[in-house]
Amino acid sequence: MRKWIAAICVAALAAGVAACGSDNNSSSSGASSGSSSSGGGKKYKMTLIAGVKGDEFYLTMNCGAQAAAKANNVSLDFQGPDEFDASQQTPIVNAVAAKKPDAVLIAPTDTKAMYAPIKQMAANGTKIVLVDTTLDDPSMAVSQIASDNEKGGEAAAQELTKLIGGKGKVMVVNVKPGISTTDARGKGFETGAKAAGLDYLGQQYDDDDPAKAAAVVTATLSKHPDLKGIFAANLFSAEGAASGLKQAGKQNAVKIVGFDAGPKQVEDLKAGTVQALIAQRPAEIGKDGVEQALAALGGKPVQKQIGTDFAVITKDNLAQNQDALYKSTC
Ligand code: T6T
Repeated sequence: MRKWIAAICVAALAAGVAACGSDNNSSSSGASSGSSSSGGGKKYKMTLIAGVKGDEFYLTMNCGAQAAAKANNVSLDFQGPDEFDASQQTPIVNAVAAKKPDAVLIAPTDTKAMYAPIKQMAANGTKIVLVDTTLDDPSMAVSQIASDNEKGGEAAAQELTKLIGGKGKVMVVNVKPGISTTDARGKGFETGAKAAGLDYLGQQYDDDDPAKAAAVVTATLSKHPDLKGIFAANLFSAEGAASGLKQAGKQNAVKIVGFDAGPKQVEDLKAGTVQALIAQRPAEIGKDGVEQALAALGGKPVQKQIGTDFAVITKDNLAQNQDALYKSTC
């Protein structure tokens, strides 16, 4: 089934069709959408802990989670660190755990460093749902919900290959090692770029800081003035890569495919600094997260893993993909 969807996905990309995605990898029949309820009059308390608080990907995830919480009489609060950093996320997890919420939806900022605090929270009786990112050992989680990030990276490579006419130097601007999502995107892009015969220069890191991403791009351009394409692996990397190209006056010579579709990325797409965006479905991840947590709390079947779609958005199909764009407020 997964292979079929992958084949359709590749064919759709080749045909320039926008929607593309991953399948559900469920381990059980699953809770039916929207049918969960806290039941018995008990109002469950949940917290969504983002990878980083001010990031429109997580703000949009929160919108979907809040809507599902409201529909199911759940109280849900939203928290997250100022930066994508395990040392900042850990105290937040510990403070949330001390309040013993019924369930926590969390995007771990590091596959290893966040294991102990999350495991401890599960041991205290809180149901854990991993949303977006995951851990090397996610066994304490009742469910994991994410895009197929590796496939998204491959889709980015295919799109960039088309944009640069099938050959030339390409690089990846990524966040930092140890984040499951962006690591997988980088891996998928490398596979796709090498399969397409592109000259792959490897990846460089920006610590989720647009200014560093811009600096990485300008430095690479002085070393490789014939650079043809950039894959920017998340929202802030794409924002910074676009401004780096502008600073270098290279926006017509170098193409960018960025992961995510926040307001700034869409502005850059419209302006022609970025040529394609791989948009995830954060609101759906948030909604599924609440529903899976409720299923677990109600002793109902839970889907161990849910894969959500992504869409490849260009200037040409932007109008038809308005529902895939991220929001800063609900
Ligand atoms: O790309 C998303 C998210 O999926 C990733 O794990 C971290 O970066 C974002 O939040 C976008 O900035």
